[in-house]
Amino acid sequence: MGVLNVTPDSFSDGGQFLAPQHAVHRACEMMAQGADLIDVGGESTRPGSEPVPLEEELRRLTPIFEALSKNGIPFSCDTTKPQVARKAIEFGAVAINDVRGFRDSEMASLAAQSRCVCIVMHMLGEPRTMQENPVYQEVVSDVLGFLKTQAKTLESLGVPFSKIWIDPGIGFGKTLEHNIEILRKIGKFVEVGHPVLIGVSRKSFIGRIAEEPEPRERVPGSIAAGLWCVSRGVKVLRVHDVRETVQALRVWEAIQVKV
Ligand code: HH2
Repeated sequence: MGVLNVTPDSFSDGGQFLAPQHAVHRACEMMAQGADLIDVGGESTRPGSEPVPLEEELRRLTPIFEALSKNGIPFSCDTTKPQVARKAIEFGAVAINDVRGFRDSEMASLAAQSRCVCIVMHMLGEPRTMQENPVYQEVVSDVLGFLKTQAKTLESLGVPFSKIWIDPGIGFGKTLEHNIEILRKIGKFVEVGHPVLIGVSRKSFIGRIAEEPEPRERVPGSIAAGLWCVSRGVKVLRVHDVRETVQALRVWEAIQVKV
């Protein structure tokens, strides 16, 4: 899954793809590089970010949905607002990516009626304050519990099991130790049976480990974490650097098949 942030303030690619022609060019480029799906977002959820009003999110995203749809590019929409999800669905989105995990009942029933894939992510708190001392009883079981509950709700609304993808939400209300614990035990999320999606790309925990303050310089660390996850059964990597990630995956896969 290639990331396309149509925002002025995303933590690693903010401001680059605000103009529809730049956004669509980037989407085509990522597809040519081997992405299967483009995740389009109009609101940054980086730590400390402020919410974007509905009208502004729609203004940013509607021309992009239209252009992706015209060009036959499969896309998901990264939003927490049912009105934005509805617009994405009208333009043929294949998935709704909700970092609030479909806690909003309107969002859940809309997604269920749409027959889209539902990407259920875990976040503790709100983006503005989520990194201020996040506390869990036990991070892996707490996050798993939330994801299972939300997945059951979506199933009860009629979403098929395989169309519910779960995501522990790396960096969303989690310390470095929480992120590492989740990644170390990512197999427990895979055991639940839903496809697992993970977003580690360029995130600050990689910067902390590798002592690399510049998000764009975190590609090697992002690939290392991504390959670890895939080796444990994760099905979807949400990445900014599609070309580099696809090359790493191809080599990794070629070796898997031959041994
Ligand atoms: N991470 C980000 C945004 N959306 N969605 C899912 N399902 N999983 C993630 O890990 C995830 C996500 C944050 O990354 P990015 O979109 O690059 O930054 P920003 O929120 O600043 O736009």
